[in-house]
Amino acid sequence: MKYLKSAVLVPDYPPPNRPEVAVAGRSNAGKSSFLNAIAGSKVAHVSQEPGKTRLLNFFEFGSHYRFVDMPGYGFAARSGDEMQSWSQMVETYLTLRGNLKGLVLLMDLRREWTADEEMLKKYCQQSGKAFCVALTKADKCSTKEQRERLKVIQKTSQVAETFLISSQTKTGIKELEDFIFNEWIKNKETR
Ligand SMILES: Nc1nc2c(ncn2[C@@H]2O[C@H](COP(=O)(O)OP(=O)(O)OP(=O)(O)O)[C@@H](O)[C@H]2O)c(=O)[nH]1
Ligand SMILES: [Mg+2]
Repeated sequence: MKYLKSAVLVPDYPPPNRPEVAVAGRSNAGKSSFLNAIAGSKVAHVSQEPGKTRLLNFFEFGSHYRFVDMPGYGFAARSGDEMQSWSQMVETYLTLRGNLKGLVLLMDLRREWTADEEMLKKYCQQSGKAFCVALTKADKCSTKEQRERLKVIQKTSQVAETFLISSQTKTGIKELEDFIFNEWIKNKETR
């Protein structure tokens, strides 16, 4: 995995010559840690202070596709103007990017599905993008609790494609990576 560039506006995106997979979620959900776990090295910045990443960060993942680390949301200290620019940037990217294949929505398994997650799911449905949910920080709960959380989130989100992962122990990382490649990338043309 190699960092490519960061962008806010459409003209600054890299050329759409590779399929892309977006990684989104609330601030502190574990997006950057997930990318580092997949990469096997520190390519994405893991924040000390939540909500600092405000750009779309593009990473080249092998020669097949890219990951896009999206800025986290739900950080209380943000102003109305900042929220506005965040949702505009995210909506623009999710609805206009033709080479975007799908979005992995990360959430801490101890949190609940909220209107923010629902909004991202809707953007993907409306623009025909694939969508899955990955419950992060599985290592924080017992196996029994993990299974319970998975069921609760599947039910409230109405998303069947739901994974349990831990970037710390690497649990579920390979399975999610295989799912993304096999279901969203392999044998799919870049539109
Ligand atoms: N125990 C545990 N901690 C994790 C895991 N993944 C991430 N964390 C911790 O959660 C915090 C947030 O992780 P990040 O990867 O920076 O989260 P992010 O979603 O990129 O956050 P923003 O960039 O602010 O939106 C860090 O302190 C991580 O070390 C995990 O699988 N297990
Ligand atoms: Mg981050």
